[in-house]
Amino acid sequence: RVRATGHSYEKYNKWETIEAWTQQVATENPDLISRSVIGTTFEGRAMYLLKVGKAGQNKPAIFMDCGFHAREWISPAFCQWFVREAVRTYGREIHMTELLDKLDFYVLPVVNVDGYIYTWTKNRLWRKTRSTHAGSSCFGTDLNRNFDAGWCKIGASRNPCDETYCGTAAESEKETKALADFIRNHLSSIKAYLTIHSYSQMMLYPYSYDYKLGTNNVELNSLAKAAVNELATLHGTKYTYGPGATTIYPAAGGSDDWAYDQGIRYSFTFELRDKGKYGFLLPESQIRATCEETMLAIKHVASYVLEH
Ligand code: ING
Ligand code: ZN
Repeated sequence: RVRATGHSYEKYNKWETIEAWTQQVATENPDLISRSVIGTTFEGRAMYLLKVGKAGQNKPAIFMDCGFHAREWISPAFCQWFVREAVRTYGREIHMTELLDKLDFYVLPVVNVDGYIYTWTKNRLWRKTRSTHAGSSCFGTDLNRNFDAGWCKIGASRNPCDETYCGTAAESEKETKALADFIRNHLSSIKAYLTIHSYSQMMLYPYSYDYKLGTNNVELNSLAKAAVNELATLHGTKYTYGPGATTIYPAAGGSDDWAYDQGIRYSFTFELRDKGKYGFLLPESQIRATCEETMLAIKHVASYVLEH
């Protein structure tokens, strides 16, 4: 079987390799995967979206994105792993087969493509996009501060030179606009929003822009508890969970809070391994274990969403 040049699920892949992989995995699995482009980045690159699921009428969907923040390399690695597991286990494992028969997963493997490339070529620890700003020589906007959810009111900066720069307005960035437009246009089918970051081993739910809680916060708390318990069964990896503002830090403009306020009642941010030993520089030797344990949590959430 021919593989996208140099691609490996147990290595971090550069953008050109991931881009070729999106094409290849869709072409090789036409009954399960279709690829589309939801927009282009600041530097003009395509933002690919994979729709993963068996064809069917009026299916509910789960949206999952990876690679908001350029340096969090384990995140795109997980989206690739998820798609591979979907096609590898469909028809062979009852849990995944049922999920893909009844649900569609929209998987956006890298949101911040320009930033991701920058971490491969210039600065491994870059976080933001690579957009320019009038009157400043600094680059980049923090996409997870650029959504219309208490925009820039807390835990975000109006200074383009800062790591948490919120942009000139909510959805000022092309990447934010493309993602938000897609979700707005598919709100009737999208039942859950999952966004994959690293690091700190946490499963967060709304809100981060305020200390208030969502109407189904008790349900989100017990779902998060069950999902992280499931995750821990594989290698004993411990996750904490709770509302973003009190579990990690208050921060406005995040995509999970925005999706939740659009009416998507199951909205989570995952912070994958580790807890700081390697931080953003998680070794490739941990990709397999990290992705395998994370699959358990994601599949748990998907099954729950299917039943509710
Ligand atoms: N953490 C997230 C960040 O954007 C977060 C935490 C989650 C903030 C949800 C706001 C909303 O800062 C990482 N590691 O990026
Ligand atoms: Zn992040």
